[in-house]
Amino acid sequence: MRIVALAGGIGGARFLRGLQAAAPAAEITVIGNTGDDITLFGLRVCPDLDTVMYTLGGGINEDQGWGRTGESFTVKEELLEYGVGPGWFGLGDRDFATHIVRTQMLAAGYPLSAVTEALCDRWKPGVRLIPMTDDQVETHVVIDDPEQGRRAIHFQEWWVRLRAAIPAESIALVGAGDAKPAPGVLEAIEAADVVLFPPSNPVVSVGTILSVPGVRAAVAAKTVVGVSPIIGGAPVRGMADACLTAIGVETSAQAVAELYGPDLVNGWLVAEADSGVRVDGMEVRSRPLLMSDPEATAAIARAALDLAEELA
Ligand code: FO1
Repeated sequence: MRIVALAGGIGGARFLRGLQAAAPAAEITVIGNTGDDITLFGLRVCPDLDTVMYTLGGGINEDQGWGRTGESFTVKEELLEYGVGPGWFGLGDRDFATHIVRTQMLAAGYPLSAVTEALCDRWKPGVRLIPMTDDQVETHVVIDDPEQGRRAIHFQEWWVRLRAAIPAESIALVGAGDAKPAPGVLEAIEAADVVLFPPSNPVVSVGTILSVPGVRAAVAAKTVVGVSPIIGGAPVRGMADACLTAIGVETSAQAVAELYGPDLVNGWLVAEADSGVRVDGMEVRSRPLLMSDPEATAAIARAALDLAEELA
């Protein structure tokens, strides 16, 4: 069975681990969000790609859901001694190696998809991880800063430094309009038996991947099952609520289903608290959705696959 998943960061990576357990014989291709990518200290950092790679490769800091396990921060401390920031983004020593290798390969002319393949040669995540595009796309957020007035900042600054404490007036996917799907993205979608939307952030993760020209149409042609990232009116983790509010969408399983729409998503898994969700043209099923442990996560992934097979 060929499965394609559009994945963001922490929630997406956790779900993928459950998907591997639920369908050990499946061929899984992950199309990773690169809108969170940022250049720091001259190095290209790809948070969502790295979270998937480390989580499925066994190197993730499990509690954080990002960065490496067994991390130290000597380089970061030394940079701060030189007064070189930003200090608000926690880059660890082991993580720096990933960004140095990636930046070196990018500088040598390798596209991000080739770099990601090379990094995965080490981590062996057990899925094919392809960035949504080899072109540069960055999510920026417009805020009305009490001190500095209205300005656009990188998503990571809003997410990590500000913790989304200042509301986002709008979210801009800089470069998305000119981006091309990375090699293999459209082919993987077209060849898929099912496309899954993990419980990733529907705005800045799944939404960003869908914003790459050609991807939404390719996905819409397939059987698509999504897992709601919102349970009982709140995101389980992260700040999907702040992102949904920024685009004028209510934080609910119903609103996210409508945001994706029945033309795109055929099946929608919601938590029992949201069993009242109804969208014409979409098959909605409710079940426990908390990825509380690997077994629970595998059961959710299994339910998504079962629904997809029913709808195919
Ligand atoms: N998230 C934080 O909340 N604080 C951090 O200091 C932080 C550092 C970091 C370093 C590397 C990396 O790959 C991810 C990191 N993240 C951090 C998470 C990141 O901001 C988010 O995982 C994604 O961008 C959103 O899914």
